[in-house]
Amino acid sequence: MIIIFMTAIMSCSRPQKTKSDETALAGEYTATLTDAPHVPISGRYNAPEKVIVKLEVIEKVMRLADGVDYNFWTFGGKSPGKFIRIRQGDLVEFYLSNNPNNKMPHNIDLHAVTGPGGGAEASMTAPGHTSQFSFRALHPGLYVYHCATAPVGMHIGNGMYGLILVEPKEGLSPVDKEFYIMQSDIYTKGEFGQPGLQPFDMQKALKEQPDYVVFNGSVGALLGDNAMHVKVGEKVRLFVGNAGPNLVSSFHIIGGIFDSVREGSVVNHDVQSVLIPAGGAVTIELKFEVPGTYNLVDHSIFRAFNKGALAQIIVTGDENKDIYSHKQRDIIYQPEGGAVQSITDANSGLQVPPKRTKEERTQLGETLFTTNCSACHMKDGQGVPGAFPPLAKSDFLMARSDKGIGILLHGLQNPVTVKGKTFNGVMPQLGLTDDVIANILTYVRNSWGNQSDMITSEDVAKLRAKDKK
Ligand code: HEC
Ligand SMILES: [Cu+2]
Repeated sequence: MIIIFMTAIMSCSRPQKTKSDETALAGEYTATLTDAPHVPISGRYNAPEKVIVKLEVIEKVMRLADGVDYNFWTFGGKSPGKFIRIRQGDLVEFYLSNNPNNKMPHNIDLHAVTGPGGGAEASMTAPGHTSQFSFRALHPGLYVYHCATAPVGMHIGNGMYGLILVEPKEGLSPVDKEFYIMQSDIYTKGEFGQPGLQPFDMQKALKEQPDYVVFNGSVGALLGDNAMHVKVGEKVRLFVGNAGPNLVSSFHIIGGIFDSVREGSVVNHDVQSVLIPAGGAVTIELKFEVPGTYNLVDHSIFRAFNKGALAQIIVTGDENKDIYSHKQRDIIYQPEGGAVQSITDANSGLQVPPKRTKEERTQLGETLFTTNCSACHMKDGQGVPGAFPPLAKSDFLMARSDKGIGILLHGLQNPVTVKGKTFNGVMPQLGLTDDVIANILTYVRNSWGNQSDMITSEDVAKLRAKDKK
């Protein structure tokens, strides 16, 4: 009875005080923002603070792929935009500046905002202006932000997206490494890899047929020299978002299993691939127990190997043969009795290989190269650093006495050194006919700075017969 009475008194006499207690701010600071794949370190924290976030929109031409440029629209000069890290309960005082050299108005919709448009209307900003608004970070989580100026899809497609992490009040558990990765789909007038400055293609965007699907804004942004590095046994946390504008991501790490995947307050364990919706994000934690290069892909796999959705984590440390042995034996397999199907039968229907000129072979070879080889070695023959060796000016290929015929007949799986870089992958046996091999090799050996005479079907046939013995 007394308690009820007291509560009644308190709530009558001090309603304002209770409210201001909730919204009291312990301090104020300007947030440190980072470019992908870097993540700001977790800030000091006792109670909600006022956090000042300043973000500048910059329109500028940057590399989309080797030889391909694109006029990106960015939050902070890179795509994806700067990573913002705050805590639940913080009051964010947001300043969006639109660089005076820009041509377009822009704004920002942060999925971490509770309020109309996620801040979009409040932040609509003309070039040469700054808009300011504030929001309270009510819900913890990892949120996408993006420009929401019409045509919205075009602003997102041109690179205007990023992630904001609202850490829960109690913070996140400590880990050894954190990375920021965002997938997006890009629509260009030219096909994948077509060189030059490529404009945005609205028709392809409407049809949801991207030429590029990439991690962190460009092909190879996280490959080879740009790969992420961790050590065996380290706890790794990945903040992975998907900007779209259209595609849903089936995010996967080849050879890695996610210890945990958090989406909202749901935490899943022992996950192989995780679906990330356009405009969504997940927090992944895992450990690598065995050293090596691990490929991160969108498991809608043509996107990974043909459109750019490929990133790498390079893991260094001691081998653990108990967990993974690597190849231990190569044993000849010959089923008894029945005719062994082998690719040497590829020629069986073809009695007389056609006579062709060098020009014919080069021309036919170009198309055949696109369908049979460019998925790995790339259309421009440059390969993929750390994964697929280059054929352009390949000292390894050009010095071979068999002119490379053996590789196309049998595949390749010993370590090779090409232009000073060592590759240790597997090139599959492709089952090509003598004529096709002759065409492809004539093309490859006379493209991208390579020069030699033509390879004939007879050259290939001779080696095939010899290797059969
Ligand atoms: C599935 C991916 C894949 C495809 C498809 C593929 N390769 Fe390869 N290729 C590789 C890998 C991986 C290596 C390195 C193998 C190793 O490390 O032993 C390689 C090595 C080579 C090499 C020797 C190294 C160099 O750079 O000179 C040549 C030549 C070559 N490939 C040509 C071709 C041609 C021509 C085609 C198409 C007929 C083709 N490859 C199709 C993956 C592929
Ligand atoms: Cu915009």
